[in-house]
Amino acid sequence: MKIMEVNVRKLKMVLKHPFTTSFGTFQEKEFLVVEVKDEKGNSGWGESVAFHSPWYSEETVETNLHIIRDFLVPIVLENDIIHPEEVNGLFAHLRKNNMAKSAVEGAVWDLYAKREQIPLAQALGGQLEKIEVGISIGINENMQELIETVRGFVEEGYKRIKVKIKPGFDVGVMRELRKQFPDVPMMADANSAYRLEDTELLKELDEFGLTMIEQPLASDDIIDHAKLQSQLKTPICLDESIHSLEDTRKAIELGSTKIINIKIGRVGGLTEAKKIHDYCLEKNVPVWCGGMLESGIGRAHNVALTTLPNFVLPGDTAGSSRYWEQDIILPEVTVEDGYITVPKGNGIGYEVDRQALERYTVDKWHFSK
Ligand code: OSB
Ligand code: MG
Repeated sequence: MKIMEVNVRKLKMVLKHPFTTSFGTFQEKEFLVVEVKDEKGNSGWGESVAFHSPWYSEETVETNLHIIRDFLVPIVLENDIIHPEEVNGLFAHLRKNNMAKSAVEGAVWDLYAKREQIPLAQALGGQLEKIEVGISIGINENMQELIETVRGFVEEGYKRIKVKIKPGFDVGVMRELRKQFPDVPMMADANSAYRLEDTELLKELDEFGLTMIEQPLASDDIIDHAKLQSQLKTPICLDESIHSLEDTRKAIELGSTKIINIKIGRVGGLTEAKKIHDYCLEKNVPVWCGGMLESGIGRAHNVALTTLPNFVLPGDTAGSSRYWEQDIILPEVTVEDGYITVPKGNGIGYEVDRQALERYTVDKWHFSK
C-alpha cells in the first residue's frame, strides 16, 4: 500500500471525573491522533497514549510529536508497505519511543484492514466475538465514596475491579473493600510506589485473595520484583517494566511476574503486542490488555487486540462513557454485563466522528508524499 498523506492532530479532552494514581492526578487528557491515507482515499487511525507529562513513562505528547514528525512520518511516506508487520522493522533503527511508533503503526494496521475489508481483530488473528472487561478505579481518600464507586461498577457488571494504591492507601483500603465485596474479583495497581523494603507490608495484601498486584516496585525493575514475588502469594503482574518481547522473556525467566499487562503503546505497537501474547501463550502466562485513558481510537485498538486467545483475564478497557462526555468514535464503545461486543466493520470497526475530532483538536499538522 502507498501512504500518500499523514495527518497528525493534538487533541484535548476533559475527563468526566479526575483520575488519581500514585504518580499524579489527571483532569484532562492531551494526546495525538494519527491518520494515514492511501492512494484510494482510505484512512487508517492511530492514537498515541503518551501523556502530557513524563510520569508514567519518559514519553510525552511533545516528544511523540517530535519523533512522529521528524522520523516516523518520512519512513511511512517513503516506503511501500505491503503488510503492517513490516512497520516495526522499518522503525527498528530508532531506539525506544514506543508510544510514538505505536501511534503510527496502529494507523497502518487500521488502514491495512480497511483495504482488505476485514475487521482489525481478524487481521490480527483474533477470534473472540465479545471480550470481558474490568475497570480501573483511581485513588479516592474518601472511603465511603470509593465504596460507592466500586458498587456502581460492580452493579454495571464489570468483571473485575482494579484499585489504585500507594503508601498509606493500601492494606486498610483493600481490607475494607474485601469486607464490602467478598466475592468480586479484585486487584491493586501501585504504579511503582513501593520498594523492596516494603515487602512485609505488601505481604499483608495476601489475605485478600487479590487476582494480582500490578507493578508494585520500580518502573525499570525486574530483579527486585523477582525477590518480592518469591515472598508473596499474590501473583505480580508487570506493567511499566515491559517494553518488548525481550523484556517479557527476561521477566518471566527471572520469576518477576506471573501475569503480563500488555499495553499496545508501551510495547511499540500491535505487532510486538501480538508477539508478547504468543510467547506468553506458549509459556502458560496469562495476559490482559491495559488501558491509558484512551479516546475511542485507542480503545478500538485495545478491543481488537483482546480478541486473541490468551487474553484470559478481563482488561482495563471500559466503555467510552467511563471517561468521556462525548467520544470521538461512532458508535461509542459500550459495555454490557461486563462485555464489549467486538465490532464487525472493517478496520477498527468504529467510525471516527470528524465533527467531534475537530472540536477537540487544538493543533494539527499535514504531511504528504
Ligand atoms: O497503570 O494501568 C495503569 C491510567 C493511566 C496510567 C497508567 C494506568 C492507568 C490505569 C487506567 O490504570 C486504565 C484505563 O482505564 O484506561
Ligand atoms: Mg498499571
